[in-house]
Amino acid sequence: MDKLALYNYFRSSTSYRARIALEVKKLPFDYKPIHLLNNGGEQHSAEYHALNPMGGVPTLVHEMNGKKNVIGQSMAICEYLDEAFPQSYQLFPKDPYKKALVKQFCENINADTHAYGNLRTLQYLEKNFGATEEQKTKWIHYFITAGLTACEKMLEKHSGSFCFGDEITAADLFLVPQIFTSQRFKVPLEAFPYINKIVNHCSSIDAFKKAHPFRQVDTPEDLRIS
Ligand SMILES: N[C@@H](CCC(=O)N[C@@H](CS)C(=O)NCC(=O)O)C(=O)O
Repeated sequence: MDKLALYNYFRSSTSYRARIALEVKKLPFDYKPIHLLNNGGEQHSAEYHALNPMGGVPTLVHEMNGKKNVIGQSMAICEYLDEAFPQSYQLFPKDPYKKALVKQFCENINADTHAYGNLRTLQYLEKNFGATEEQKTKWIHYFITAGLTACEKMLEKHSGSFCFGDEITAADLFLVPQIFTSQRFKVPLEAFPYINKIVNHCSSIDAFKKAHPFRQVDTPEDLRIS
């Protein structure tokens, strides 16, 4: 019997990616909250580091036949879920070129956008260089705008009703949370019509709704939506 657990945090965009993946695939999972701020950040505990040495969320734990597979990094989680559950909805196209394009898009967000605005990056800037809120905001806006500009160019060429054609791919799972974060940091998004159209479309889909940061067990009361 397969058992899945996801260690994650409601507002984390990388967690949001993994939650959408599990919802799109219709794979039930146990929600294990890891609070990124309480107690100095639960992601820094020795217990959590034993699961994920990078100390980031999400981490997926897959138990089956007495075996326990533990996977960190949202991209690795998405690929693992496709391969471990081949009957479920597939997030990556089989065609090698199409798959590479989807991964290129995801990495534009994961490696070249998200990483610059990650909590530990901002904490480091503040602690070691005395960066003010204003300077951190400027930094975040610069990297998010650069990343989204590249993504928008790819969508001009490849999108349909979703990022790549008319089927959900991992690209949509990475884009929607990045836009949630961009809105949180008040990044202007008017220059990205393709992105806005796709995110609006995704937002009307059940799997994306269920995975939304404001509908999770660890969402604070004042942020909850129905
Ligand atoms: N590239 C990783 C990033 C994981 C990550 O760092 N997630 C953030 C939350 S969005 C985190 O846990 N930050 C905690 C910290 O920086 O201390 C992934 O895609 O899973």
